[in-house]
Amino acid sequence: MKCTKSTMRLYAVTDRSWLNGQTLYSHVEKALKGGVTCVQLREKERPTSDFLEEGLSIARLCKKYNVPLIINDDVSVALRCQADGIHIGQQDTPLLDVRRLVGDNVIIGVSVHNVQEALDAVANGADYLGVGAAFSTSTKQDTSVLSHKTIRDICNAVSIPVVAIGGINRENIQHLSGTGIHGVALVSAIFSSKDIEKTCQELYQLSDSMVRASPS
Ligand code: 3NM
Repeated sequence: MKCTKSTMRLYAVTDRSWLNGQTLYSHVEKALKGGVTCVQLREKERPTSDFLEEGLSIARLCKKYNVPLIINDDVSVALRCQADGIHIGQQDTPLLDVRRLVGDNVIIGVSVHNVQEALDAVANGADYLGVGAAFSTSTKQDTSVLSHKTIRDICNAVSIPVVAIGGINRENIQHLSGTGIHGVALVSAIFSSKDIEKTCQELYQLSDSMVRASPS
């Protein structure tokens, strides 16, 4: 599955913190019903065997909804569950190595924090960029907030899809208008919701309006 600018519109990044006895599968299905355009399975502490099993079932689920599944940082899980893509940070396996391992048909997303990282990622074959943190967040510790000018400069420097991440919620999405991003990636604003499906419907509308209001 290819990655386009509209794939970035509402990008759900999973987190087990808010399951409250429910399964991640059911949380992801609600998000898909609510219209998310991309799902990233992000597991920082699970043993690989559990990650793989979960990846296989969520990959089938995402296929049913025709939404790309991106695996965070684990090439072997991404390949074994035939995910559509993999997302890597600056400290993870280098992009050129990941591309060599996964081939040309797997989407690679890269987290970047400045224009130079963005240009390097594009030169090395990234398919989309994640830029953050857009606002302060308690979901991820080792991140710092970027100015919206930096986000705009990154978007102006590249022609591949760009998604903003970090601290984004329904109240602040519109503040990203004018940065040039193609959508928003969210963890807590989606998965801490009591009604994930309805929340995603609302977030999709807000993100779409924000992107359409921005000069491209
Ligand atoms: N990456 P929430 S911030 C996974 O800045 C992740 O690169 C970030 O969670 C970055 O939507 C983040 O709950 C967590 O703020 C985003």
